[in-house]
Amino acid sequence: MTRFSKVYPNREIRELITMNEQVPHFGGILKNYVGGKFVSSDMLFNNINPVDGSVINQVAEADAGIVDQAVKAARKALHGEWASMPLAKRCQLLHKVADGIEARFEEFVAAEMADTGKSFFQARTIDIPRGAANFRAFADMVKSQSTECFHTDTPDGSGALNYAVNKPLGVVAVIAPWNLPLLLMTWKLAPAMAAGNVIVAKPSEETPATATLLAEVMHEAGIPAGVFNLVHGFGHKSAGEFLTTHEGVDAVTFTGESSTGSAIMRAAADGVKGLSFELGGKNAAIVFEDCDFEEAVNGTARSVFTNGGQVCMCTERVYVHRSIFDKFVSAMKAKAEQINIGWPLDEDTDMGPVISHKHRDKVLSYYQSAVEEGANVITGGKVPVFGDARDNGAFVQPTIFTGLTEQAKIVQQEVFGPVCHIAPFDDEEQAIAMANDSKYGLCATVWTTNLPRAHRVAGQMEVGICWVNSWYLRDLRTPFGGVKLSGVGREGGVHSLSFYSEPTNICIKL
Ligand code: NAD
Ligand code: 6OD
Repeated sequence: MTRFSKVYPNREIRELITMNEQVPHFGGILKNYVGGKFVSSDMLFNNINPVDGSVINQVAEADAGIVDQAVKAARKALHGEWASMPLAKRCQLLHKVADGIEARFEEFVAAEMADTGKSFFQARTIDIPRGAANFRAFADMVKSQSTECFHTDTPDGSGALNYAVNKPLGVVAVIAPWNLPLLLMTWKLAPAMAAGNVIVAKPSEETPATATLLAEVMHEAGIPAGVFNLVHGFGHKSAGEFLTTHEGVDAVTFTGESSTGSAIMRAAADGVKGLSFELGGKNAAIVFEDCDFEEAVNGTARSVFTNGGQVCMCTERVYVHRSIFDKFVSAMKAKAEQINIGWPLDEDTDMGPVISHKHRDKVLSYYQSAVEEGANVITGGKVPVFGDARDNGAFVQPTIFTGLTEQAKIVQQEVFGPVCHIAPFDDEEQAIAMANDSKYGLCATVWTTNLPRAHRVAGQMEVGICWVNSWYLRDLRTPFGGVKLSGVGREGGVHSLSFYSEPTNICIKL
């Protein structure tokens, strides 16, 4: 039993939280999980709820010693039961982890909502189901992972057979961000474990709760001790850096800011560790005059404001054909103003706070710079006032700007908040050039009903993923990642399995 299950023992959280006490409070210490045991530490930090600024839990920060124990426990497990376990049994265990998430679904929902303030609806329909789905998907996909085989000519004519066998990389450090905490941690954990690796995972310091619950689920599912380890803490001079510089770590898979990716790359250079990075974005949507107008408005509004704009694929730059520009801006304004900001548990809440006061200050500084650079504020731009405990939270209004040049700070830099800038274009070539004029290259969205144009434009986007007439439509088998500052490598389907595997070539002289 955890503090979560004590508070919400197998009951719908709606039954347990009254509308007067909307924020789940747990009040305990979230521990590290090392070598199959929960381990506390002398250094505790507060885990804050961004809805009302209250302290939810304290978190035991892993010092260098705890990180070292975790890496050593993982290394030991790599050569133990896990290595010799038949693939079918490993996959069965991963399905048990998915079962465990589903069995404790309401606890996971409550924990994710408490850490992030995201809506009940989103946590229930996106974050937690994907946490379980990631394990199921990769447990199934790894069974059909194949390798190459070549017949090779030899000078003596007898020939040789070359084939590859996949082995795990070894100890993989999984470092996750705060925006989709369980979804993004399991997106990397599941394929890494499916491929036979052992893990030391570090969730964001802002969102430690669902990762701690996941450690309990791993334990209950019978994942052998040391195969999955969890360390809590920060990045620089804390658990994150201790992990990325540890000589016992073979590879680092990281999701987060591009500047953090650079720091990790430098830290991992000495050990020449394998790296997979999913980083920031400054994603563009192009809306052509031949789009289905209503679909384009609805889809673009969703892509700008989902999760308070805190999804790496969120649109922050919208380019609209001049002939429909004014109509589109008015429709987006109406959409933004319909968004209900509020308590995560309210059925009509569309958007919660951003993750923290520090992040809100950053978002607001971008709003201010936009105004200083001469933007028209179409809607928003401020902190909403509620007259209750939410005024201590980290809320910010959904915001739309127009009128800036492409050089403006808010048009160039990632904000990671509920905001976009909308600009007009005159022709296809100009739209493509504007969309590609970015240091980032994660994703793009194109809205058009002209099929040749859809192919033509999508093919020219300098990004890892381009959606046409949709946004964040996922198939876990497809390559996922970014170009330019948005990442290194691809994950998803065979791409994940390939990154987390080390092929050894075997050459047999016949
Ligand atoms: P962040 O880079 O601040 O932190 C991410 C993780 O890295 C956290 O666990 C943090 O503790 C750790 N960390 C920070 N400094 C470190 C260091 N020096 N060494 C080791 N670990 C360190 O990112 P965030 O603020 O949590 O997340 C938001 C950012 O993540 C945005 O830029 C967003 O675009 C990006 N993101 C990208 C994707 C993607 O798939 N491309 C997905 C989600 C988020
Ligand atoms: O859906 C996914 O698999 C994924 N990697 C999403 C990334 C979201 C970024 O915030």
